[in-house]
Amino acid sequence: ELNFYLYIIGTYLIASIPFGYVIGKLFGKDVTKEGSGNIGATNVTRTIGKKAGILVLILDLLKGFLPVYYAKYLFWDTKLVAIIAVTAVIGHCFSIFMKFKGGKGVATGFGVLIALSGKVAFITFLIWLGTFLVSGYVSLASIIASSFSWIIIYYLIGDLNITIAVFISSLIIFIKHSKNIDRLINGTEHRFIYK
Ligand code: NKO
Repeated sequence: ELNFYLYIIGTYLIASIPFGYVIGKLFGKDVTKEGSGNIGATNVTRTIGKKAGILVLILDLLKGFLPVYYAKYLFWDTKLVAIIAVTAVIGHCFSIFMKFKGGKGVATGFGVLIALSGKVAFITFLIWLGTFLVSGYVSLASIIASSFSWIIIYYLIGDLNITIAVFISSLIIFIKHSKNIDRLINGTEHRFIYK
């Protein structure tokens, strides 16, 4: 239906808004040229500060949460909700406003997960937090938590469409962290908690 296609396009465009880049520019910095070069909350915190980072985290999270939250009310079919979920992550990671580059999908994926299931999002967050506190690496926490997220949603919700959407999202997050993975293996990844 036309309405659904418009909803997909709207979701993609909203998720494409590079809040990290925009807020960085408001502080007079190009975050794509500093730190890890990523537009995510981690690199904004790293290169600008905690307040700016938290603002980016909230805005990037909402880009995932809002489209999926409303899609659940508008569309009865979980296949349609699943398509919107993946579209939000794709919009953030392959932004039309960033020459189809973009972020790594963690905050936006987390927003999607909160809208899909608060319980699953909470458990995934605990895995993220545990990995972060033990290792000191945000990237490793993001990779591990997202890798478990689709398994957790499969066991707790059981819907195949939703599981596939979260699996695809976690795959995108994994691929987007390939440089972080290289650095983790080399031992050159930046720690957030110094050990
Ligand atoms: O600059 O390459 P960098 O070191 O910045 O950044 C690596 C980092 C990129 O991601 C971010 C966003 C940080 C958000 C932190 C809170 C996330 C809490 C829970 C995450 C769960 C993810 C589940 C996604 C399921 C699809 O990694």
